[in-house]
Amino acid sequence: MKKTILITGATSGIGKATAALFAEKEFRLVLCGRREERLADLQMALSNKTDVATLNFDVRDRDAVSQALRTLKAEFSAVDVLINNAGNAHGLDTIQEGSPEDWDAMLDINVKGLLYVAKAIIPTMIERQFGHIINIGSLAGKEVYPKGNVYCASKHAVDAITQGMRMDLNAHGIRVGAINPGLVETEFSEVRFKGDIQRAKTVYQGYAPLKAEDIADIIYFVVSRPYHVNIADLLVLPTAQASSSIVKKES
Ligand code: NDP
Ligand code: 8X3
Repeated sequence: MKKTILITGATSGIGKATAALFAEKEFRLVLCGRREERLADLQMALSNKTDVATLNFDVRDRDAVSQALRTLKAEFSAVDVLINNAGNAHGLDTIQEGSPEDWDAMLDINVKGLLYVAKAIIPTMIERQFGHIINIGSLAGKEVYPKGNVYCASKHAVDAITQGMRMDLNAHGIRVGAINPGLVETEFSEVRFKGDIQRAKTVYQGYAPLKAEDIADIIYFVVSRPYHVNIADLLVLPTAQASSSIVKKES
């Protein structure tokens, strides 16, 4: 029987690649993001493979999150798998030079947005005593690097929230885990550097970064384990990366 997966941040990068993969795997999709046109394109592209619903909201807006999820038609509303993926870094600055607007964006999207979406989905999982929540953390949630300050804090928060969710939902038989990637070539650095595409490109030059599809494959592996197996925490790096600051690049 088809299961339902809800993916936040499905309009780009890891979320988009995950949507494309799960469309091939007997899942119906609920795809979320702010860019409506991209959601419409995705729906068009994937609807010949599976049932696709799209939800257009900003995860920062708590009312919009719960309102959007309430509009889901019955066949999509029992979410079996939630991929809490929406998020970005905004800026790469020392703490003394960082912009409070960037800090707000990272904490509001990466931390509070993840909580708002989870809060809206968890009740039906508890009702059904069934479900799987995967939070997309980061290597930046496992260590801190210079100028990473608030982004790293937001991903450390995702790590803590994942552990807390796993404890609190344990009694309800719900699987909870995190996947923490290192460098993945997506629109992530374009967003971090506010549209400076040249600067963004340099982040991924001189080595083989992870691709969004690599993380999508891992998400599918985690989701497709037998239900008694919960992969609680994964750190996934490009082979060229040993830590946030050690990346073997061709000169
Ligand atoms: P992208 O920039 O390619 O994708 C980010 C996605 O998040 C987009 O679909 C965007 O959709 C969505 N999003 C951003 N802000 C909001 C918002 N306020 N409300 C709703 N949706 C939002 O980056 P990635 O695919 O790389 O990032 C996905 C996740 O992976 C993030 O949580 C990121 O922190 C994490 N990650 C990324 C790594 C990397 O190196 N790329 C490494 C480790 C973790 P839209 O703009 O349409 O709303
Ligand atoms: C994204 C990877 O190294 O830019 O989480 O923090 S990094």
